[in-house]
Amino acid sequence: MTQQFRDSSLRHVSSPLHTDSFFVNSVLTMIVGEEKARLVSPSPTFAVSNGQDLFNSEITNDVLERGAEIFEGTISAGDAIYIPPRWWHNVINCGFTIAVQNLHVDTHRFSLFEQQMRGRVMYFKLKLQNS
Ligand SMILES: O=C(O)CCC(=O)C(=O)O
Ligand SMILES: [Fe+2]
Repeated sequence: MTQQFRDSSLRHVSSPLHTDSFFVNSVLTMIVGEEKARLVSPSPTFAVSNGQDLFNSEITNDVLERGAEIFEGTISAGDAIYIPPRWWHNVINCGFTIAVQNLHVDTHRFSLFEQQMRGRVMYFKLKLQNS
């Protein structure tokens, strides 16, 4: 289990559209403040790309025209949002926020996670050996 504490004092700090690495499940709990999230399921992955701003109407029109559905929610203090593995998400913090994000790998995807981790470790091991 990994926990990350985030304290952003800048206005509208955002995470552009992305999927979380290593097939993790994510639960983000708002402690202070509010954020808006827009999500796209993994099925219409052809309709989106990494780093997009799903809060820009030109981009959302394009994504919708390609047949993807965009889900939107506001996460206020005391709320939690669950982001399933491989789901695209774009988050905007509305002013000052404090949130706790919990990332976990479920048993169903553990072998995929292990494979990717072993790959990473092997890559750095070879790099060290060759340096
Ligand atoms: O800014 C946020 O609350 C979202 C963070 C996020 O998606 C991530 O850390 O992977
Ligand atoms: Fe994320």
